[in-house]
Amino acid sequence: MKILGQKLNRRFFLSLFSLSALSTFFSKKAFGVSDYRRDKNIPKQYVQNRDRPGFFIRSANPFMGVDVNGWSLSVRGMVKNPITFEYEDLFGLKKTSQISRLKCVECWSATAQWEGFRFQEVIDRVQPDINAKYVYFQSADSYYESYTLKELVRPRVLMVLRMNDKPLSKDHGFPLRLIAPFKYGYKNIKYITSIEFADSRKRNYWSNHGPYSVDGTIQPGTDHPLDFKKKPLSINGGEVFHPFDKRPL
Ligand SMILES: Nc1nc2c(c(=O)[nH]1)N[C@H]1C(S)=C(S)[C@@H](COP(=O)(O)O)O[C@H]1N2
Ligand SMILES: [Mo]
Repeated sequence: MKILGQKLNRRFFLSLFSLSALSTFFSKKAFGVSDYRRDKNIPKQYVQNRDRPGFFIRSANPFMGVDVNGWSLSVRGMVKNPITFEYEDLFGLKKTSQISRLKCVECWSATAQWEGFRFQEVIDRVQPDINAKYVYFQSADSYYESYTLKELVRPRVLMVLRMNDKPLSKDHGFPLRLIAPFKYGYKNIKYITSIEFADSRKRNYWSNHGPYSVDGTIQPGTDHPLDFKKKPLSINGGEVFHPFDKRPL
């Protein structure tokens, strides 16, 4: 979509709010959440939006990162066996790895090797009720996303602990994130702290704050991958592959 010749992307959309009279009333709040995105005074040690070569960083709320000593993963809601996992416990689950591309609605994408466990590992342990058709994720930086349970058992959806042969970095979601390659980046929640099974859909961060779909499936259009010499490429929608990407076996 173009307005006054400018592509309507998230940055432009949010800039409307910072420019508008509304922002003086709500003191830099976009849709009821503080908008730190353009704040140049945030200290370096915070995770913040950064256009890092190779893999950009996107963080809705500047965040110091997770201290694993105070972290646990609570799995609860409509399940027979609610469980709290410590970080080490997650390494006891069956490991899988894949190379897949993460594509942001801001029109960049990048690949990495991701390692973690399938959502089925969680399902097997907590045993959801038959009516638990939705799953709600919350994270340490006050981000949240909902999925249908069905989507989470699709091939190549991964609960990720390691990226490119190292534990996830503070920027990319340590200690645990979700990677669903057929969904836009905003569904790929980082810093997960809780997983709740429910019979109805709960909130979704970017679709509650901007013009983004709840479902977040990648639509046909144009992709601007970081690793393809900045040339835009047309995509068919769904999981994005480029000629140089490794395909699933
Ligand atoms: N907890 C949390 N998860 C998040 C975000 C966030 O701000 N907080 N940003 C999302 C967006 S918009 C994108 S594009 C990807 C970016 O992942 P990256 O920072 O590892 O590149 O993370 C997603 N997951
Ligand atoms: Mo994003």
